[in-house]
Amino acid sequence: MNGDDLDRGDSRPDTGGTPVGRRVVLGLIGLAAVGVALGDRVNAVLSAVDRIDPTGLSALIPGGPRFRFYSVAGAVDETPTEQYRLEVSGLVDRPGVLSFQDLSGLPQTSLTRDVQCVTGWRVPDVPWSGVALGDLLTHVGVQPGARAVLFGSADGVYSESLTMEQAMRPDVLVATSMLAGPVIHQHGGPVRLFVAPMYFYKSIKWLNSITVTDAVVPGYWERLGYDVDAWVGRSNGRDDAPTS
Ligand SMILES: Nc1nc2c(c(=O)[nH]1)N[C@H]1C(S)=C(S)[C@@H](COP(=O)(O)O)O[C@H]1N2
Ligand SMILES: [Mo]
Repeated sequence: MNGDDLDRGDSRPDTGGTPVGRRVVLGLIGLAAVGVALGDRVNAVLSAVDRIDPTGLSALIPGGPRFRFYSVAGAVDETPTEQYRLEVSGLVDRPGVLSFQDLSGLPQTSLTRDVQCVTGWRVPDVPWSGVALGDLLTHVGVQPGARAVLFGSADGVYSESLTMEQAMRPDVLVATSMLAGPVIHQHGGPVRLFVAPMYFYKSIKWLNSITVTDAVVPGYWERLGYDVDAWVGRSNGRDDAPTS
């Protein structure tokens, strides 16, 4: 296992020795095991797997800024845009299934923000667009008693969640475009979440379900010790100023 990211990233919280840091370290141990187990499979799919790091297998995604590829599930089947479906359910007035075209018909929001992974790498000034999650939730009608939103992925493994207050922020997108083009498969397309003010693990790839719930359900990494409220610079043992 290559320890580069561990050394400059997350394994030691900047503040040193906090309870959060300990939980993160425990998470890392589980993570490394997952990475090793999936390594061969992912190697078969990616030409450039170059390391395993605390939040999963990682390789540089070719052709653009220095994003790293993450998938805790290894290879994920590609969904053609015309076959894309987003299931919206739970505490909403109008549950249903939205196609990519349905998303394109809703009000569109664009923003440019840094992407910041909790392990330390960062890509500045990434343009995103899509439907503000709050606009989508308003479109389907949030019922009284709704307190949180749970997200599922077509990989069948990853999950994420936000409080309703976080979900209604204007800088949280159901993203249909990234880097001025479609969200490519490796980045979780055709549709992924982008939670601009939080570490990139909140931005679930291959988004295929949104469930409005009465309480937050901790996501994949959060069950392994990462913070549920993942504010950049103010979570996971960090107390530096937000970067964007
Ligand atoms: N479905 C899914 N979403 C995911 C992940 C994942 O493994 N599976 N990894 C998260 C993490 S830790 C990061 S840093 C980003 C990476 O996105 P990228 O592969 O487009 O760079 O996706 C986030 N969303
Ligand atoms: Mo990450």
